[in-house]
Amino acid sequence: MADCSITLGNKNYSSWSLRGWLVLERCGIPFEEIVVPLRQADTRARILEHSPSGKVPCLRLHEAGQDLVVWDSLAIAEALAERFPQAGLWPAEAAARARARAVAAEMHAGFGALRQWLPMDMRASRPAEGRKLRAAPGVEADVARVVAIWESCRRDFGAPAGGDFLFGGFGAADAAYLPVASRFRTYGIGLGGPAAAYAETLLAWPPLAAWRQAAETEPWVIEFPELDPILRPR
Ligand SMILES: N[C@@H](CCC(=O)N[C@@H](CS)C(=O)NCC(=O)O)C(=O)O
Repeated sequence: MADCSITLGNKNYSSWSLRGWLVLERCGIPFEEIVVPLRQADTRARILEHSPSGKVPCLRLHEAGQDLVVWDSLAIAEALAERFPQAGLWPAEAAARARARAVAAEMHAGFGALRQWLPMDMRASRPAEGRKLRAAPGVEADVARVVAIWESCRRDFGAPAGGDFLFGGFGAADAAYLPVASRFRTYGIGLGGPAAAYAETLLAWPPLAAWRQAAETEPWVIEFPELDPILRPR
């Protein structure tokens, strides 16, 4: 058994899994992946074999002779930041770190409309559906808030630090927002200026290529009947 493993959902669909995987990838350590396809009859039982919350992602680290199990993407980022400070998951400077934690927590706890109406579907391109889904309650406000966060972090911290990400180099706040950039691309949510440039930068982060390749080739397809009230109103 590897010293580190992460249990994940389908790579095409599981945005929380992607966040956990991104911060782990950033640490540069070898790890094993356990992928459990979501929305199958045995999904819950299979996730519970690894994750006590019944949710993915879940990290397992073997250290000091013990297994440390951490579920929840934000808790995973914190646990890794403590153990691998050289990964720079949080900015070194206190004000930047406070803002990075605030915007990561805001993503973690909020953006319900964006999550409900623009589900991650990394390999798909659905601009026509995106035009309709953008009119769903709360989506426009969520998109505007994401853009405001990206632009203010880039202006106040990222650009002054000399890097292309929210606070300079790729960190946990960027991991929180990368699945959002993927959603914007899938649903053709057009952005301008610094927000558009940042979304491009996120999706071009080199380690993402391996995740995207797996998302494109995995066999599972999830339908989203919950979008029907907007896409196919009766
Ligand atoms: N707040 C949690 C959310 C985790 C979550 O909701 N994960 C979903 C997949 S994206 C899940 O495990 N669903 C279980 C299921 O569909 O049975 C985190 O940040 O890790």
